[in-house]
Amino acid sequence: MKKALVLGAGGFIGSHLVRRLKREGYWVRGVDLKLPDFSPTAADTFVVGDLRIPEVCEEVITEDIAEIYQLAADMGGAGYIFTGTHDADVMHNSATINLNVASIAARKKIGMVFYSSSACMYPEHNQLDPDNPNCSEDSAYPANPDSEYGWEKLFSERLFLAFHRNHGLNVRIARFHNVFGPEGTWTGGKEKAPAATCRKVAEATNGGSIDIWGDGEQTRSFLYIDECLDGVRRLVNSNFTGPVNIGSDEMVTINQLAMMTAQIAGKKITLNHIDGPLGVRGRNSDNRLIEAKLGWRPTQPLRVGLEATYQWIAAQVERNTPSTPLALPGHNTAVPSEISSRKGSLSPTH
Ligand code: NAD
Ligand code: GDC
Repeated sequence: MKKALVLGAGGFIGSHLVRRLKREGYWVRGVDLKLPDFSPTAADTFVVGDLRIPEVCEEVITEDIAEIYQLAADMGGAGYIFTGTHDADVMHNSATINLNVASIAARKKIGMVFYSSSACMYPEHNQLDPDNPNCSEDSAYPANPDSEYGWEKLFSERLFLAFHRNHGLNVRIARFHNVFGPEGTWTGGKEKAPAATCRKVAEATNGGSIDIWGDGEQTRSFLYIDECLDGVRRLVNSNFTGPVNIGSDEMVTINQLAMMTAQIAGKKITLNHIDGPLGVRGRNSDNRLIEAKLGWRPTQPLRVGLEATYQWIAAQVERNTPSTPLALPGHNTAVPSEISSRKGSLSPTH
């Protein structure tokens, strides 16, 4: 049985990926600071540990692992990464994890490391026009990301590529474009626009209004989680190193996203535009390279994924309203067959 190590297995994409790998017949070890928030992990074994600590990485990266999926990062939506408040933590925490993983994986001659970079590494100057953003892979340089989160992603892409060139580490690098779906963070400050919009619409009354940061004319594209995992698995099973975009090229304004969500909910909603962290003015996944190299493209429109996500978030909102007796946060209490905890000298954040 092929063994996979999923770092960040307690997070949104990581917990879905573990499930996917199990369905494909893998034995999976998951590692994260925490268990998944919303349902039990599907991992065969789950280590609660801090990947900034080299000893934890040494312990979980074992020679029998065929594939590492490196998703662990200090990240969030615009409200987390564009305020500037978390810049030092984001850069230090994520870079430390990647430095540990790259060197230990190379030394232990792990067969393949997948690294999840982000569209946030693309230069701001190519994303000023909301109707014509340029996010082709070859537009990355000269570099000019608009956030420290994006700079760290760019650094870590280069780090993994350097280990590939100098130490023969077999890497695959994807630049994810705003991935969403059920069991993603939907409240608390780290949620991204699709989840935030679903939550606000679910909380609003019919005929009410919701707040939208900025004028809502900024553009984005959003990729449903299952489509993202199809892209990841296709990249890993190919001989193509990347970096390559994994995203949707169905570009919408945030106003359109909000109105689509209201339509799904069957509510009449007006939009109240307020100040907030904005990020780039326009962004869309350029899928020409991934189509040419891997024959991959998203198969379903935004609306299909948004419907599933809205239903899930509306149920979360319902469960968490004070009048409901089962008003518990979504924290998972179930444990995998084997769970262990690795403590170290660093606190989770500093
Ligand atoms: P997430 O926040 O849900 O998952 C990241 C996980 O990493 C969290 O569970 C967190 O606890 C864990 N983590 C953070 N620091 C850690 C540490 N020191 N030790 C162990 N675990 C630690 O985010 P996600 O949406 O699942 O994203 C997964 C990856 O994909 C991240 O690297 C993210 O930057 C990248 N990405 C995501 C998106 C998106 O839209 N979701 C877009 C671009 C890139
Ligand atoms: O958070 P996000 O989805 O991140 O925001 C998209 C746009 O939606 C921003 O312009 C933001 O101002 C606007 N927006 C309006 N209202 C709200 O209530 C809201 N909440 C949020 N969150 N946004 C709102 C993301 C990063 C990810 C990741 C991806 C890669 O940037 O946050 O960490 O790396 O990019 O594509 P976004 O798309 O700017």
